[in-house]
Amino acid sequence: MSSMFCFQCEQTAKGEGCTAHGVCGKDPDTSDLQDVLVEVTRGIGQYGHRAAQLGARDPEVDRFVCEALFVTVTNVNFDPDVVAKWVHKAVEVRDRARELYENACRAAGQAPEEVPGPAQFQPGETMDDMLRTAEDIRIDKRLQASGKDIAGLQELILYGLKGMAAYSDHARVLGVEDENVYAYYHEALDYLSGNPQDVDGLVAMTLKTGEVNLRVMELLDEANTGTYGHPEPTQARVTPVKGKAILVSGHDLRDLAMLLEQTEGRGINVYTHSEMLPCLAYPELKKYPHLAGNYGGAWQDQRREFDEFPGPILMTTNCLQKPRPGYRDRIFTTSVVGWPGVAHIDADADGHKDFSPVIDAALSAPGFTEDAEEKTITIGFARNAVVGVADTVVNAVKSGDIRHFFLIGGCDGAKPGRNYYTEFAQQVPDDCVILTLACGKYRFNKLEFGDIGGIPRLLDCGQCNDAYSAIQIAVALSKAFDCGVNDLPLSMILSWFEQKAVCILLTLLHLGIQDMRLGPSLPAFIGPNVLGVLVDTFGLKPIATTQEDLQAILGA
Ligand code: FSO
Ligand code: SF4
Repeated sequence: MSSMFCFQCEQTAKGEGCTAHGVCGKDPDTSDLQDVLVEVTRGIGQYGHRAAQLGARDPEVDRFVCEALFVTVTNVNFDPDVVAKWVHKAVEVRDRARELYENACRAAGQAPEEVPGPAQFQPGETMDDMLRTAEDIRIDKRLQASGKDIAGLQELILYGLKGMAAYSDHARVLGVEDENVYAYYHEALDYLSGNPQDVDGLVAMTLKTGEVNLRVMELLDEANTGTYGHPEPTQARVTPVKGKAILVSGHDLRDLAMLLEQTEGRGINVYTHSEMLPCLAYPELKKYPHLAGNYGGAWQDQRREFDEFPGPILMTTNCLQKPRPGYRDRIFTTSVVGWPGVAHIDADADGHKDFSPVIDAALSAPGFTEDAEEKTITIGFARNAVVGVADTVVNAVKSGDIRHFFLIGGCDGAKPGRNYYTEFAQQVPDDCVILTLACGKYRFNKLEFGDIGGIPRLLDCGQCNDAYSAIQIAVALSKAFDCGVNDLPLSMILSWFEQKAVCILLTLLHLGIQDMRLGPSLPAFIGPNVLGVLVDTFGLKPIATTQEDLQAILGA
C-alpha cells in the first residue's frame, strides 16, 4: 500500500496518481487527512439529506459542508495540523447533523434509522489515529474494489462537488445562498456514501451536479455583481508604479474589498495577481485609486513572481505553491488556505478580517522604487458588457465580418503541452473573436489581437468563477440568432487543472454543449468506458494539434 493516493487534478504524477508525495507539494499526511475530512463530511451529508427530507435544516451544517470540501481542493491547504482540526470540527458537525435528523424523526413520529457507512466512521482523536483510519477509506481501495469506471465516476461527482463548494463559499461570504443548493450537497454526499455501482445512475448524478453548479455560478454572479457592480471594459495596468505594495492572489473579491478599505490613505498600492485580475474591472473595486493594477501572471509562476515582489502577498484561495524562503515571512493566507508556518488571517464572527499584519509588512518592505513603463490590457467583458453590444456583434456576424467565436478558457498549469493554448490563440484567423476566462488566459492575454469594426478580438470575461457570464453570452447570442448554442459559430477550447474546472465542465455537459475540446490531458480518474460515453454522447474531444483542431472546426 502506498502512503497516499490522489488523482484529483491534471498534474497528477505520471497521469495516474500521486502516491508518494503530491506533485502540488501536498505531503502524504495532509492528503490522507483530507480524505478523512471528506469521509466525515459524507457522513454529515447522510444525516443532512435525511433531515432535509423531513424539512429540518441547519445553516451551520450546510455551510460547513462547503467549507470542508473547499479545504480539500487542489492547492488550497497543505497544513496537516489545520486539516486535522477541520476533521475534529467535522465530527462535531456530524453529531449536530445527526441530532438534527433524530429530532426531525421524533417530530414526525418516526424512529430514526441507524445510518450505515461514513456516518459511523470514527477518525479517532490524534493525528496518528486519523492517519490509520485513512488507509481504509482511500480512493485506491475503491479503485481496486469497483474498477476505474465506477470509482472514477464517483470521484467525478465528488470533485464536481468540491469545485462547486468553492463557488458556493465565495457567494456565501457576500450573503448569497440557496437552501436548495445546500440540500443537493447533502443529497449527493448521501448518494456517494452508498457506494453506487450503477453507471446510468452515476452519469445522471454527474449531470445533475452540473445542473446545480449552474445555479451556484448564477448565485456567485449575483453576489459579485450585486455587491461590486457589473464589470465594465477597463484598461488594466499590468506594470508596477513606485511605492509600497501588497499583492493579492486567489479568487475572493470580498477579501480584496476589505483590504482596499483598510489600506485607504495608508500610502500602499494594491495589486491583483492571477485570477484576481478581473477585480480591476468592477466599479466598486476599481473606484479605489490605490488598486494600482495587476502584477505577474498565472498561479504556476508565483514562486518567481512572489520572490521578486517587494511587499507582502495575500493568498485568498487556491492556487498556492510551496513558498520559497525569500518570501515565506511575507506571504499570508486567509479563509480555507494554509501552508505550515505561514501566517494566517482569520475572520471574526461577523466575517470581518483585520489585515493589519499584511499592512504592517507592506509598510516595512521596500515597495517599488520606481515607476515601470506603463502597459495596459483590456479586461471586463463579462456578460453585461458583451450582451450590451450584442446587436453590434450579431450584425458583424451577419455581415461576415466575424466568422467564428472561440472560447479559449480554463485553468493554467505547468505542463509544456499548454503552449497549445498560446499557439491556438495566435493562429485563430483575423476574422474570428476569442472569448476567454480563468487563469489559462495568461498564455495569451498580453498579446495584441486588434479588433473587428471596434469589437476587440480578445474579450476577457473574467475569472473561472465567471463561467456563468460566458454561458450567458452564448445564450444571448443563440437567442439573437434564434438557434441553439450548439448551432452558433462558437467552439470551446478548454484547459482544465483542478476541481473548479471539473464542475464547470459538468455544467457545460448538463447544458448539452457538444464538441468541446479538452486538454492538455484528460482526467486520470475517468475510466475508459466513461470516456467512451463522453465522446459518444457529447463529442468531447482531447485537444490534438492547433492546426488539426482549427482545420476541423473551420474546415479550411
Ligand atoms: Fe486557476 Fe487555480 Fe481559477 Fe483554478 S488559479 S487553476 S480551476 O484555482 O480556479 O482558474
Ligand atoms: Fe497530486 Fe493533484 Fe492530488 Fe496534488 S492535488 S496530490 S498534484 S493529484
